[in-house]
Amino acid sequence: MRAYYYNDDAGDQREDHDSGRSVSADYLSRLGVFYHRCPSVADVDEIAAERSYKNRDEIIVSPDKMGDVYEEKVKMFFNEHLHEDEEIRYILDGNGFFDVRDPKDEWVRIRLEKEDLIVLPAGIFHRFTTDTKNYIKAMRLFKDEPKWTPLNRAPDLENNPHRKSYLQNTA
Ligand code: KMT
Ligand code: NI
Repeated sequence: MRAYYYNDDAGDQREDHDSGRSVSADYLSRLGVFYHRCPSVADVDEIAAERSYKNRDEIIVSPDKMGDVYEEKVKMFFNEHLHEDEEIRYILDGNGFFDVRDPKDEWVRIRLEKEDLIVLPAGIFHRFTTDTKNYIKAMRLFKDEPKWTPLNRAPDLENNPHRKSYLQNTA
């Protein structure tokens, strides 16, 4: 894992966009974003049990697996959104970036690799992209049924109760 402020330079979303301003795991935790290194799936199981996660699946995001819809999916994942539930991702192979908004509405980019696990809290604005290698295999964990409806950023979302409690919890 490596986190840094995103630079908005022109160019593909899959490039690094590294501004050179790095961000610590401690700072991420203040945003309610938790990072864990999990060398084995047993470590993931422990976190899942602690947080009462009951279900999981695996996804491969790559042109090989997705064919023609790959580019479309990658653009979709990159739309800024929030969820009304936590989002846990565990990287099994490949790389990807989760971008999360800081309190000043700047993007913090989190680069994930194999054995990285990330918990994004409900109500945080974020987006995802693969990197220029166009390959990631990830485990998606969920408490009950998948409740991943992305709510795309819009002014009225500031009244969403999950958004409000996120802001209260991180104030
Ligand atoms: C997400 O939440 O955007 C995804 O699940 C993307 C694929 S998992 C790395
Ligand atoms: Ni999401």
